[in-house]
Amino acid sequence: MSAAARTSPQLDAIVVGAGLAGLYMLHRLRGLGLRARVFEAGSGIGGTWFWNRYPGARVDIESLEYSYQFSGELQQAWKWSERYATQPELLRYIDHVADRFELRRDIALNTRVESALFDEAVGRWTIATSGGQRVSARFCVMATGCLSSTNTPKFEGIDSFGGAKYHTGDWPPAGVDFTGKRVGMIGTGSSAIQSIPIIAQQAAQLFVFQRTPNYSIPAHNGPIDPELERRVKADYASFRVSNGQRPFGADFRDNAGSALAVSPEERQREYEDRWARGGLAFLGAYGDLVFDPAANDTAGEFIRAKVRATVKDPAVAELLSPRTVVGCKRLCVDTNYYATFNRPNVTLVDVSQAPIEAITPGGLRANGREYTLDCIVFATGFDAMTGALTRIDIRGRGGRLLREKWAAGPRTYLGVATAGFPNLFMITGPGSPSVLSNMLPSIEQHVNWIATAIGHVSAHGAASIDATPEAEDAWVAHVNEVADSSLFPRCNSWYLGANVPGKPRVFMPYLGFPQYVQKCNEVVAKGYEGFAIG
Ligand code: N01
Repeated sequence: MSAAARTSPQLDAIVVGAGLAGLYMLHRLRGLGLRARVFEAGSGIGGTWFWNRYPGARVDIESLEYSYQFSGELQQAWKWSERYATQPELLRYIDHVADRFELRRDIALNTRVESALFDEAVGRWTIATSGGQRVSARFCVMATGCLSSTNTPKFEGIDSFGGAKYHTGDWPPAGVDFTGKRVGMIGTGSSAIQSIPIIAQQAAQLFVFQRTPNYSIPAHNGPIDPELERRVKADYASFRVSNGQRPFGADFRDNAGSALAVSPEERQREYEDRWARGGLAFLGAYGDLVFDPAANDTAGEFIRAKVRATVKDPAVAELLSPRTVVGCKRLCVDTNYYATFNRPNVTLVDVSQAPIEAITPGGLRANGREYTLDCIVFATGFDAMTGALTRIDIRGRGGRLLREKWAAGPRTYLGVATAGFPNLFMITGPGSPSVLSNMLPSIEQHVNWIATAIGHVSAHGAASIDATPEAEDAWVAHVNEVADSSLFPRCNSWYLGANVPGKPRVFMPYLGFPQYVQKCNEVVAKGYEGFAIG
């Protein structure tokens, strides 16, 4: 049968990606009585948790919060074993959800979507897949993830390396045994910070090539506190509602007060308490930490003192001490990260003053020195938020390519739609809280909003829904205005696209989960204000 002939029966909706977003989207579309199909490039479901299998991978939001809330039965039935679930446990959870809601029969695995074209004459999207399939539907939902398009810098000589190369975001499912190996790790972001302590225990030698140090807070991970679990499960709904009203949509025990309004002793006590309890809630210590440089610096100095107290070699401690704004690059959560640099088999190599010169057949050259390596781990992150979308040929009205529309940075209305691409939705797209929030509630909020919008369009017998250019312009300006009121744009983070050479420097996520949800609800209440429905 020819590829062109292999077309599916008429679908109402196509979903791209079978991670946490795509799975719930499928469930909601089915609930609307629509015929939907999910296309997934991986050989399994799970998205982020399918690909990121590097040693030590685990969530940095507490498991009781990093879970679906759409089903009361599900959230009562599932029992997390640890405060921060590991990647294998998360994948087991996702498998459980897929089985529980019988999602698998509408998911095509090993199927990468290469293009999505809007046919104005019939008002349908047609996707083409890596296997040569063409499938069309009225609605197309991109559940492609914010951190799913890996970034491997084009180091000179990269293809000449004779050893094994790994990227943390595309880890071999069978795992990697580093026993007795000389390992080079490039990068010191969250993925590196989680994997370095574990790889260091296996490897003969671990060389960490650091361009920018990162702040990291101890996880103090452990088994779930049964009393906490009992309390949360006794009234899960209220727990979710109250967390949804917090700035990052997660329980950071947020304190609205200023870090500068209290005495140094009181501030120290607060930071010590948060350090001892562990996790991202450190950032909730004071309401002005991400807005006021002087307030932020008190947190920075506290963490730098912890690094100095942990790392025995003062020169290494100094190199590991960030001078950037705390939280400006995503704050990390670790188990034994800084202490790992006390091990005799771990060497920190500073590549901040001169870039890595080359990857060679036998290893890597930096600062004029050759490091002999058996394998290299690229913990070099992602073409975040836009990469997974712009690598697909997405064409809207008039054949306009999304990649071209976004050449100077992403433009969306609410991070859920982009003008000129009717009936195309993005889950946690740029311009929405997404990565600046607890991802799972953000995913659910978007899926619920999209499902309601699709239901509305269908119920009114309309052909399409499309963001207006005016609403989009105003939203883009607002996203920037909010970002500029904070300290977030002040460092070279992937939030800004700064990690990918040549990517336009635009702050992509929206800061403020509760305000965002309110705006989305208002848009609906005002009859989809800012959208043209026709
Ligand atoms: O990627 P990153 P990641 N030469 O972009 C360095 C989420 N996540 O995969 O900072 C040398 O943060 C780069 O250096 P610099 C989380 O949201 C969550 O670690 O650009 N170095 C940086 O050190 C996170 O933020 C968890 O100077 C180069 C590193 O590579 C996001 O995913 C776990 C380089 C990349 O760090 C991404 O994290 C893991 C070059 N040419 C990830 N290019 C949880 O805990 C890049 N680097 C849930």
